[in-house]
Amino acid sequence: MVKVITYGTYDLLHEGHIRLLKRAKALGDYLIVGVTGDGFDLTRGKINVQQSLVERIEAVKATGLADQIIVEEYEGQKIDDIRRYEADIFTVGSDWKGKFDYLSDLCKVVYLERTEGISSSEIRAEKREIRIGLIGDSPILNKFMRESRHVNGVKITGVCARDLSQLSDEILGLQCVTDSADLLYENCDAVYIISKPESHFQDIKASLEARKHVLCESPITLSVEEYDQLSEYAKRNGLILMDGIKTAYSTAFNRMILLVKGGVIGDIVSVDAVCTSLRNIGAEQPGLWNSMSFWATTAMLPIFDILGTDYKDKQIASRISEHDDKFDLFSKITFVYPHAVASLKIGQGVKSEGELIISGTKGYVYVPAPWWKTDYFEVRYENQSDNKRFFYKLEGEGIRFEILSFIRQIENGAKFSYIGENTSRKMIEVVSDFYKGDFVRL
Ligand code: C2G
Repeated sequence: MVKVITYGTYDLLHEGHIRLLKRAKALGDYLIVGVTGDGFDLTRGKINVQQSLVERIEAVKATGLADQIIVEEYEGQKIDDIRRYEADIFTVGSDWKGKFDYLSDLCKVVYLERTEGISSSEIRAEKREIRIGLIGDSPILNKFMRESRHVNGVKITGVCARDLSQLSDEILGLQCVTDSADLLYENCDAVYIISKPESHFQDIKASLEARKHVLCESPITLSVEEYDQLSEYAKRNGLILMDGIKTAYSTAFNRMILLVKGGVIGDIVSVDAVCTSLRNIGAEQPGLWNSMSFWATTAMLPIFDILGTDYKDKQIASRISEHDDKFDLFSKITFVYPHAVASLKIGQGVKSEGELIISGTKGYVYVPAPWWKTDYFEVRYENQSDNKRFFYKLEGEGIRFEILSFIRQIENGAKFSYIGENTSRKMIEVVSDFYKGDFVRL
């Protein structure tokens, strides 16, 4: 019996895939199809796969051509598979010509002519492109612009800014560069807002009223009432209002949370997160991003993801700037849960080690500084030889995955959100307590 093996993502299965599978099958008597796992596609840079692994496997199964389906999960697996399944022929489309010659020591390698004129990317692109407008003056917009190029199906069409001095030539070259939001709205379907936190409410309200979906840098608003009003409005009008915490979209962060929730370090007793920077020192003018608005929501993310939002008690202690009574140079927030505690330390004028430590009854997770944009973490135990290190590729600080999630939500509804509505709301509640003066002065 001649065994043939072939691999692919098979996203939105089309005629090109089916023709390839038919010819692969015809090369022998038994066809094994390796479907790429979601994680493997991410590491090889395919971030825009539309269907889940299960859906893609189902589609391949439905062709009736595969005698066996396996999942491809890591670099180098093809070698292991060819040995394990004793494949006689490895085959793949001619777009890969030469790339798999190294497998010819193990079996025969056949490149089949690719079907021209059809591809998953084209099928994806046929869906209408989502046009995003930018609102704000921050240099973070430059990163956002760069990152958007890695996501199929979006186009940045304009910017609404009062101060253009920190924006890249690429942004200034967009078709719509304006200080009028109304003009921007004419040229987009959705907006990314990174204005000052106290302007968020008005900016979001105006954008939703103009029927635009909104991705807004966190915190979305500075009061729960404002948040409720906006999120109600968005829901009633079928619009997305998404919280922009990019850490939530990093692969390492997500895997770490899943492992912790899966029990690798036993019951969680403490979560301690630190985020600081000294960038804004000396610039403590009213309206600038203080520690609370710049860092608090990011630091609350692992705490709320792991322990939930039902804490029993909370205390905020802050060192306030001499120049601005709303500018906390440093804050520490402690949350007390029924069976655990959590703390976060944030600073825009105080420096500390930006690490994340999650302590459990069997061990702890250590995420080194800067944990909010890390590609690496360790699970550590009493017996050091049991320690495990985890590495993931972090492309673009998570921004491209944030954009991808935004367009998926626009296309398919809010179920693709990584930050639950309840979490966003609770984060705003904490931040607003600070603004109401509910803190201990250091
Ligand atoms: N294919 C084809 N004609 C097309 C499109 C795809 O013949 N118009 C072939 C590809 O060459 C590949 C298979 O169909 O052999 C699956 O294609 P993809 O889903 O795009 O998967 P790919 O990224 O090529 O993964 O480890 C993964 C594999 O190396 C291939």
